[in-house]
Amino acid sequence: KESLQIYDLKSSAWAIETVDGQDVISGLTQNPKSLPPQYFYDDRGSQFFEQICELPEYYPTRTEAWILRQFSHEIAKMTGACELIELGSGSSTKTRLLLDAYQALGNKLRYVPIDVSGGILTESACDLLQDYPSLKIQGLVGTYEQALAQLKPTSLPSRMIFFLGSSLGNLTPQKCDRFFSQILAALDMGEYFLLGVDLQKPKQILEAAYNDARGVTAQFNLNMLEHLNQRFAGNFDIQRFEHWAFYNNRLNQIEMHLRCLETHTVCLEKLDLTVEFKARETIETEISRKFNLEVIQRELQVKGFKPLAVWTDPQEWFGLILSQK
Ligand code: AVJ
Repeated sequence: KESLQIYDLKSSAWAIETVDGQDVISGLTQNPKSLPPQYFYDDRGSQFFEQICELPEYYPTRTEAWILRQFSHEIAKMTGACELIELGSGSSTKTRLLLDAYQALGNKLRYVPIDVSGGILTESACDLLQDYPSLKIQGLVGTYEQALAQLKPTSLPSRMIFFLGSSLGNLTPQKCDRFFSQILAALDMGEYFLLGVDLQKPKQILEAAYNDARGVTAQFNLNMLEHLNQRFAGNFDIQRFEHWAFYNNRLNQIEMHLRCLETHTVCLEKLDLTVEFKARETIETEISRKFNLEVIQRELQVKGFKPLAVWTDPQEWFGLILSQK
């Protein structure tokens, strides 16, 4: 179909140069052990994440959607016609609120979803085309880094890169700084960056969101090991690990780990890697930083973004920041 193109950056010559799985090797041979959170999102992991977004304890998705529902028309008016480029698009559910607003401007609708999970990207792109007949989609399957380096100029007056759901929280301050540089490098002068961030709030609300009663977050966390088994011919036994998540007050971040229940050895054949696990040893799978709106705005400004507007919900649980290069 003319209106849908999907490029798999993982299989492009450029992507092959970066040896696949090096990040897993370095994470599992360090002390303490860690794994990069993008390994959550195989097709099954993306489905678990969609379920998390519907959980009563997991407030970020519905709070951000509320903000978008209130203010997407204001956002569209501020930027004017834009190509919409989404990092970590997943199911593109919240994106529809932006598409509605940009459609109302009466210009051409162009959407560039970027995700590491090709399954969910293709599926949601097809759903969107059903509901937005004039939409043109060019999807990119790959990491943010791969995709940002491949963005093309647009025939529309401008572009807006948007990064919702507080996925920024997965990055340490140092990686966050590098990421902002990559965004700046990908944008031309006058183009836009829309960022959704989860805000600091009482610990019990945060911890409940990552320890849901139904145990979906635990399944999501453990699924990373199944993904590694699939991808690298591994023999992780998820029965020998448990989900562990808590709020670190000092660093203002949720930390998610997998805790090993008994001493044993795991092999990942395709990585030529053997790893010893001790009982009670942990693998850090994710940090999810919680932000202060003023502080993150200042950081954007120091980096060279012009802050244009901030929106939040009545409880100030989540924030949306529009800035311009
Ligand atoms: C998609 C990274 C924003 O940190 O809240 C949800 C992922 N992890 N439950 C988050 C996640 C556990 C989510 N982000």
